[in-house]
Amino acid sequence: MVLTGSDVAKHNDEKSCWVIIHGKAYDVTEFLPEHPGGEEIILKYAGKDATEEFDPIHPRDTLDKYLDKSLHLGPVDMSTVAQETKREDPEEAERQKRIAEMPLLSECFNLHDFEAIARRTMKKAAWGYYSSAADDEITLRENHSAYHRIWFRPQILVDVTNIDLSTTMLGTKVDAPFYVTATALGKLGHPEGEVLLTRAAHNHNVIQMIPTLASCSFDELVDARQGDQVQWLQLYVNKDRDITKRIVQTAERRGCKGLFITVDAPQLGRREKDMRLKFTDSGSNVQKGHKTDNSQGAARAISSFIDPSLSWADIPWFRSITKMPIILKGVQRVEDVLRAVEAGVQGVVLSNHGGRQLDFARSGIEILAETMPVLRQHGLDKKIDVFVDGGVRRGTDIIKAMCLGAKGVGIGRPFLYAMSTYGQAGVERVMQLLKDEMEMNMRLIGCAKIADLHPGLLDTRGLFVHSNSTPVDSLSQITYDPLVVPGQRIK
Ligand code: FMN
Repeated sequence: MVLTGSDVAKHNDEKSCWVIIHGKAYDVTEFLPEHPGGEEIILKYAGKDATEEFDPIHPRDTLDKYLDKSLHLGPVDMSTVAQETKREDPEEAERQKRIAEMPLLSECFNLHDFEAIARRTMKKAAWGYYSSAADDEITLRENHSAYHRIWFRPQILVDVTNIDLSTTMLGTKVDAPFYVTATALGKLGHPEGEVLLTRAAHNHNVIQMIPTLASCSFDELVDARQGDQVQWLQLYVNKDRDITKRIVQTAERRGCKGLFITVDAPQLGRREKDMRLKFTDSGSNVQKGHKTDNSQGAARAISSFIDPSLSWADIPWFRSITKMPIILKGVQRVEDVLRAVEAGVQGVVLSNHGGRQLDFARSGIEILAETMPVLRQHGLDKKIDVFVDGGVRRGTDIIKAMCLGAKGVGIGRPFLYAMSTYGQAGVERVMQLLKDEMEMNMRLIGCAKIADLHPGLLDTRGLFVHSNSTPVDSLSQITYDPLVVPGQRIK
């Protein structure tokens, strides 16, 4: 039986709540209290078409997986569904004007350019989620500015006619020492979502880490793989270990070559910009008294399943359920790197989650500089692969990390900003710019290949000096959007 718009419209409150998604009706009444994003956001669409709001946050297979089949009510004749008459939104009109004025892709010369354009052209909620970081965003800034405290000691008179950027990560040969790290909710920035990153990664022969919380389904991202392209899986560990086991074993069966367990997020950090912008955009009204979590932004809404009890004691279990190499993502001190070696994992990512978790966490590059000498001293530097992420925006940043001994460097936001503004072509341009910057700067420091890079090429004496009063000299340092108080206009 085909339902009509008015059949669905009758079920428009918490007593009976139906929604339409992609032309089909679902009874979500019983699911309301369990919705990780709070019930208020669903009730806003009770009796209506919720597709537009649903899509960026939920992979296509979500309803099949989590809503009992008896609650799938069947197709709706969409010609009978009342179209929401959208209010004229001056802010949206302004945004469209800015999109029309976007520079040509070829006019973007570096990664900061994409960030500047994204800031002016992305939807507010999407910009809020991507760009935000914890508390005062001190760590967000530090991630990038730490690279500014490392200087080069170039060597001269080396034959640098041919530069080879290729290297190996967890046994995979790649064309350049960076990878696309896991970032959730790709469809907030672009309707096609993370498959664009998959395709771009293929064309540049670099690895993509698939996020647990991708907007595209895991299968879509694996199906988008071409040839012998390699992907890794980022894992948020679910309180229900059967679910975790299923995710891990599916990933292994479907060919993922590394399991990156996120260990820096027992609770998702407080990202005020995300909270503020989400609040405005969803039009939610917490004062109405419904139990809801969505006032806390996209981040909190999607993360309530993460298990805060995850501990070192769980590592043997992970080793027992998979043969994929296990890498701990979010390690922040050398003591824990040594413990990771002891626990028998194959790698660590020195990372603070792009400054989105603990504010005043140190930068990954500083932890790398602290870690590698200790690993060498203990003869462990070949025993474990050390990756680093956070704040990497220039080819020189990557070279610095490789000099210090990283196996590879993860990059998050720049790919999201490029995807949100110019789609796959934008992401590929970012990859090409990084390769071009690396090639030129490898030549200028006198190294023809990645294996030639070594700590002696760097002066890191200033790296460990922490100061917050960094001069405002790059876009990465002006991303914090403060509260707009009455009478003040947003610049
Ligand atoms: N890390 C995870 O382990 N899981 C995630 O789901 C996840 N989602 C993210 C979403 C966004 C929008 C951003 C910016 C980061 C996310 N991260 C996540 C952290 C990244 O994997 C990575 O550590 C960080 O982005 C690196 O910093 P960068 O953005 O400065 O390159």
